[in-house]
Amino acid sequence: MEKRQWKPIAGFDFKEILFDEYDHIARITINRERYRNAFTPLTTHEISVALDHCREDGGIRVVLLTGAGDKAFCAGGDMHVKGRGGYVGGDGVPRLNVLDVQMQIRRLPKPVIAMVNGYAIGGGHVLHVVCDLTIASDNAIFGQTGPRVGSFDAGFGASYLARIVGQKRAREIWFLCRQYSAQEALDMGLVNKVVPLAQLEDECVSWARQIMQLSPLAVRMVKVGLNAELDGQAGHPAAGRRCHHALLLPRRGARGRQGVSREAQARLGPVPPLPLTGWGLAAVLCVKSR
Ligand code: S0N
Repeated sequence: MEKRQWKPIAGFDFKEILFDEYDHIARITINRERYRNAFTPLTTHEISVALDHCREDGGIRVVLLTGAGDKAFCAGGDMHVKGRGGYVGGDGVPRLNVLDVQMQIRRLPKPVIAMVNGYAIGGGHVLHVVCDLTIASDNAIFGQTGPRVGSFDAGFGASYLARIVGQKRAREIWFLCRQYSAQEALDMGLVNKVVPLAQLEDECVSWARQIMQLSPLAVRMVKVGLNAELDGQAGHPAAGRRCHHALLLPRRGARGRQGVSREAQARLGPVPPLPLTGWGLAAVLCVKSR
């Protein structure tokens, strides 16, 4: 594996994740190796804050999501804090805020790659499912456990999973709670590529670099389009909003003035120069869906 200088992203005091950056790639690592990277409400809150930063920081182009160590990507919700009404955090409030994280990953206008380095189980399995791409190490194991432990994810964990592997397979995965090898996951289209563990990061960085050679605006528009297929009516505002902004952006540029009357052109004033980075920033702003 190539030695990379991942730099911690400053300004955060995370307890349960690591957040660092290399060459315009942000890496979010669930850092609970002792518990196979199972998530607590604090973990999911921290992932959420990190994803927000990834969205706002124009220098970040691709996000990697992974787990610490070489045994697990994520073993789902931390069973030690599972209580009445959800996963109970330090404040005593039961939450299922991993569902917000799933939505954030789907809404993030940048590709998110799940770097699956071991078990992706339960809610941890759903996390990789909602990522745009999954690259797995050959020791990775995939599966849902919900019905075995009295829980379930009837949202993206069911419907989007079925879109990926088909209804029969999705029902098998949920109704039998079996575990699947990385090769089996590849065969059913659940992951994009399987590589030896030692090459996992190299492979993910290589995919991220290929993505970064492409138009960020085009990539994010395609992502919203791909999401809209599943999101249906609920996805239309997000898609419409981004399209609308994409339409408005060039109005201040030369191409956007085609078909605009001379009077209107005079009113708009001279075309401001828009450097590529300006477009990138504008695109980041335009896809804010808050
Ligand atoms: C991952 C497994 C298969 C790994 O097995 P392995 O390698 O043999 O390790 P273990 O010895 O089992 O584990 C090592 C240590 O890690 C602890 N640990 C593992 N997983 C968890 C966990 N999920 N929570 C807390 N601790 C965990 C072990 O206890 C062990 O510690 P020690 O040494 O002290 O014993 C295997 O570990 C495994 O099967 N783990 C459990 C997987 C599981 O059932 N996960 C939870 C599934 N449920 C969810 O994820 C819920 C998702 C959710 O949040 C949700 C979302 C939407 C809607 C509803 C819900 C909802 O919860 O209701």
